[in-house]
Amino acid sequence: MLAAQQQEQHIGLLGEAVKKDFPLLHTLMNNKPIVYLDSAATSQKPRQVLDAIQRYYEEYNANVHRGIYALSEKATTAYEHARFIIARFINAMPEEIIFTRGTTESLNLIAYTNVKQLRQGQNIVLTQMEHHSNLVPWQQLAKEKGIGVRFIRITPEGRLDMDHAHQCIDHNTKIVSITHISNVLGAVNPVKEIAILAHERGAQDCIVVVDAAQSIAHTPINVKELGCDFLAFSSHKMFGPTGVGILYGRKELLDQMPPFQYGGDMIREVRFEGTTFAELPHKFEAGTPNIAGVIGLAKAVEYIKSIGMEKIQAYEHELTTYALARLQEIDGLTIYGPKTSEQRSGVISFSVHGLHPHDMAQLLDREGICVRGGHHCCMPLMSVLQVSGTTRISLSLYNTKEDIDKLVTAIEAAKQVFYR
Ligand code: 7TS
Repeated sequence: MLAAQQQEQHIGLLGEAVKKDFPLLHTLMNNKPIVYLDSAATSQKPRQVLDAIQRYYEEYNANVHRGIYALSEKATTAYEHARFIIARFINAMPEEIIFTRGTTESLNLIAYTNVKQLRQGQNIVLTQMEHHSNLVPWQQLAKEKGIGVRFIRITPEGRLDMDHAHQCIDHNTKIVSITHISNVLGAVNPVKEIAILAHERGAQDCIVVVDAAQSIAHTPINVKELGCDFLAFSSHKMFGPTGVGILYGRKELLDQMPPFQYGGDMIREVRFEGTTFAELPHKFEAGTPNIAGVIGLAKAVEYIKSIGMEKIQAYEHELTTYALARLQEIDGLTIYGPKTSEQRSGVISFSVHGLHPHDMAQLLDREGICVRGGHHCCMPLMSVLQVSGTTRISLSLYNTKEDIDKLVTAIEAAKQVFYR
């Protein structure tokens, strides 16, 4: 057998091979073996991550950055080592990595700390496919400053309309904030192109923010190559625990920004008369952080690296191609977003004629299949698509073609229930 063929076969088995690492995937839901197709909401966690969290609590639970004793030093070393691991994962420097509670908090941090820089007449550019957490903070900021928000349109195929991007971004654009991958359409946006456009055509020091919540676990990310100024993502969507988010920011920008929250750990010196603040990254991390969560996240990154992001991407591409083909065989099923797997992730939204997305999700639940039904925190996008909601599956490295086959069988059965 040729090496390339061997490699292909090997990749085809990735889902089966890694499934053993995820305890929850071996449980039942409604007395059926679970088929987890909601990784865009949150991913499942491998044993390696769960063990790392437990080890922290059992063996070196102590607060960070303050104790002189060995236990606290061990906790601090693990916490800061995690920062180093995350930085290397996206080609940043450790001091450019801020730990937050999630993508939502990371995006709010940027919005709040950049408010003073916005001037009358400037504008903020987003896209029609943003999650509420990359829309509402900017909308509120714009309202407060009395400035405009522009939304780059999507094409009928569910991709970003780059002609419209050229019209939206002008010399008054101060902030461009876009999602890397849509959590509804699965479209992969040309972030690099948008970043070049924004930096060339936007206002002086126009900042480019990338919401990487849906891309970080599925595609290699290099912040230098993307050319973005900020990148936000969540640990829980990349096999790590909930309650931890990451904000990458270019050092020069983070240095200029005021703190987001005030309190312990973020200060250099406090006197009754006033306070000076700590250096990066601590300036933005007030209070006791989610130590166990950050340590778990570092393990999740190591887990991804042990498999290899390129391999994950190739496997998910193959699975997405298969899922798109199988879903399109179903009569009365409409897919929202690109119909082919080029420049596309494994997030697939659809509707089945005559069936409400919530009913569909409930019928699939009875079969042990987890999918999401609704607006997916993208209400404005739903109005563009002219639907109240969609049914959505989202694939990850532990899914298999068998999961897709079970889904297709269950959708056909759901149709029978409703069309009867
Ligand atoms: N941005 C995108 C593109 C997302 O998909 C999500 C969460 C967020 C931001 C917010 O992330 P958080 O970790 O702060 O909550 N998306 C989803 C979803 O699609 N279903 O549940 C959560």
